Order: sequence, then structure tokens, then C-alpha cells
Amino acid sequence: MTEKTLHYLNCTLQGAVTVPGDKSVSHRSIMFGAMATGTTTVEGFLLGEDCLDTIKCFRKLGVTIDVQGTNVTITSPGIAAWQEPSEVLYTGNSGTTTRLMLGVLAGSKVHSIMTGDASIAKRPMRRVVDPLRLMEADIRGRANGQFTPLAIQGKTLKAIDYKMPVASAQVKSAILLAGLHAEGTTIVREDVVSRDHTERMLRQFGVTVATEGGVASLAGGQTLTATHVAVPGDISSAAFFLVAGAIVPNSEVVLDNVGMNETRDGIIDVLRAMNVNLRVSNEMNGAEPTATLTVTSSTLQSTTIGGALIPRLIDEIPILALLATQAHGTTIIRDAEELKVKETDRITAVVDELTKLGATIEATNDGMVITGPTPLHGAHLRSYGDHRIGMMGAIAALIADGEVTIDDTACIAISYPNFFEHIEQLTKSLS
Ligand code: SPQ
Repeated sequence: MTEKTLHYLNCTLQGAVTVPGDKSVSHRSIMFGAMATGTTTVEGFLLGEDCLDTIKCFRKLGVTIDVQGTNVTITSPGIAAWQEPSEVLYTGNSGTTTRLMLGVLAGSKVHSIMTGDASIAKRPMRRVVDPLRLMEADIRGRANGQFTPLAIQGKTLKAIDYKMPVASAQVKSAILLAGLHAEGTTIVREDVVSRDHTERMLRQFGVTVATEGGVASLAGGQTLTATHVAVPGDISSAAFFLVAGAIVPNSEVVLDNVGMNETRDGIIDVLRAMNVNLRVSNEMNGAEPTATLTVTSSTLQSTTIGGALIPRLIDEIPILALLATQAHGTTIIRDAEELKVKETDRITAVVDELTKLGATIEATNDGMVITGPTPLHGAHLRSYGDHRIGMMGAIAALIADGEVTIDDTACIAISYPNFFEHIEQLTKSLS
């Protein structure tokens, strides 16, 4: 636990920062590089704790992974030659590691046991275990596989045609990755397309994946070919400085190389709807599209966030709730009940912590209602060990009239290790 007290007097944000690599893409680069035979190279890798835990898991499977700054080299004998781990695979705080690895390990040739931290121990795993069991996966775990620790005996699987009950890229990815080791063609159907990094990156590794509308499918028996992966900046990390630039008076913040995958960029639509001054430039179309984003402070207006937009910005809702406290009118966030099963219950956490700062905010069953603009004052906040709640509190401190203390800021290193350095870099005191 690292308590931090923040007090910014009349500050403004000026300058440019490069946000760290995308967490979702970084995890997948290690997993896919480990599944492929040979040497995969990764640039722009996120050195966040979650992704470092993914690396440690694969080292225990006999994969050689060398980290030099944000460049990573993965040398693997291929999934068919992984060694059976003699130790438990520890997935830390990472839902992505735990859920995607379930799909990968279920189709491997090894027996393994996975467990994570106290937050992971409470997050639901049946959403992945159930479809994998339909594929004949052999997975045992606490509460019949709902919670970690989970034991997985790898084997050849059977393809399924699966209609997703929740919008979740983790569930979709686990099924598709298991489908690589299944007899037949695995099909996943979604009402709204969740983030598609798995489909895009599998293609980079030479796998044929069909995607049309909300349907993704692949034939079993395909192997991955080692390649090079360029990780874009994480739009979920950029979100904190996009909002900071919008709410701190007289600010201009430039963020380059931000991932602009259309299944992830819902925040851009919301910023525009809320009248944020945002410029998108230098657009690049690689395997993952990127752009430079420039934001300047402005008069904000309320909006409604719900429906198909939710999967495109689910991780940005805590920081968008803070933005809404500074907007004129009532912002409604709905259809976001998935927030309750993230690192913590993010509906309760956001409402409780923003209330302590003086916001007018109420929780609903599937989101929250925020009325603004409200001046924020100092408070003693909790992060609940959730990186995104911790960062929301720190950005709130930039506009709070008084000291903001956050009980545990160490968790921020899960996705944004140099977050406070970037705040330092951008803040200029006017007093
Ligand atoms: O990995 P983890 O802990 O689940 O991380 C979070 C986050 O806020 O960083 C969610 F708590 O991101 C998920 C995201 O919410 C990462 C992810 C992925 O990489 O596939 C998909 C989303 O989760 P889900 O449950 O909708 O599939």
C-alpha cells in the first residue's frame, strides 16, 4: 500500500506525453508469441504488473522471454512442446491473463494450476469455464470452476458455435484460442463486437480468422507463425489525460501514438458529445490503428452513455464519471452492470469516492447518474486496489480545492507505471 497526498494549486496542464503500451495488446503479444514456434519480437510493450505476470506464467511453461526496456523477445518451442509447470501459475490482479490463459491451457498438452490475488479470487470465471466445458475442456476449480484456484488438464477439444451471453472480449478470446486446438470450426456470436485485438493479432501470426458483423470463427488445427508485434499506446491510459486536459482550466495536452481501434475508441465519441475540444491527427493504419490526440479545456455539457457504446469504453467509465461532474446538466451512464465484476465493483467505488469529493452522483443498477458542474474539494479516498479508481482520484486532485489523499496508489502500476511522472511532466503551477 502506498498512500499519496496530492495538492495542486491553480495548476494547468501543458505539453506532450507518450502513454504506455496497450495492456490488452501486450498480454496477447506474449501469449501468441509463446504459442508460436520460434522467435517473436514485440516493441512498445507495457511494463505494467499485469503484463509482467503474464510473462512469468509463460516462463514457467518453458518459454524464454527477454525484456529490454519496452522491447520483448519471446523464444518458444511452440505450444505442443511446452513443459508441464512444476509451480502454480500466478496471474496476479489480471482478469485478462486468467481468462485468456484458461482457453490457451485447455487446448495445450500440459496440466497446470492458476491462481491470482484477492481481487481475482472474487471475479467470475464460469463465463469462460462454461463454454470451454462445452468444448470438452477439463477444468476444475472452487465453486465448480467459478473461482480461482483453477486446475486445467490440457487436451484436444471440440469446436462449438457459441452465442455470448455478455459482451466480453476475454470470453470471446478464450473460446477462439481454445478453438485453435479443437476439432472443427469454432464460432463466437456477439450482439455488439467487443474489442477485437485477438482476431487482429491471430491474423498477424498467420491464423485465418473470419469476422463478419458480430460473428468470429476459426478452424481448429491452425498453428501460429512467430512474427513482430508493435503495441500501440493504450487509449484506456490516455483517457486519464484526455479528461485532465478537458477539466483543468487553460490546459493543452498532446498524446501521441494512441491506439484508435474502433472497438476501443468509444471515449472519443463521448468527448465530442460533451463538447471537449479534441483534435485527432497523424492517423496511422497498422495492424492496430493509432493517432495523435490533442485536447484543450472547454465548457462541457452532459450526455447519455449506454447501449452499444458501453463495450467500446467500459474501462473508461470511472474517468468519464469524473468528467461528467464538470459538465453542465445530468449525465446518465447505463447498461454498464459489467462494471460490478471488474477489479472491484466500479459502480460503488466511483460513486462513493466522487461523493467524498463533493460530486452530485447516484448509483443505479446498471450505472450512475451525475449532475454538474460541481466544484470538488479535498478528501481521503480509497482506490480499492483498483488502478483505474486510483488514477481517477489522482486526476480529480488536479481540480480539487484542497488536499486529496489516496490510500493505495501502488496499484496504478498495474496498467500505468509512470502515471505520476506524466502528471509531474504536464502540470505547471500558475501561483
Ligand atoms: O484484465 P482485467 O483485470 O480484466 O482488466 C480490465 C481493466 O480495467 O484493465 C477490466 F477490469 O480490462 C479488461 C476489459 O474490461 C481487458 C479486456 C481484454 O484485454 O480482453 C477486456 C475487458 O474485459 P471483458 O470482461 O469485457 O472481456
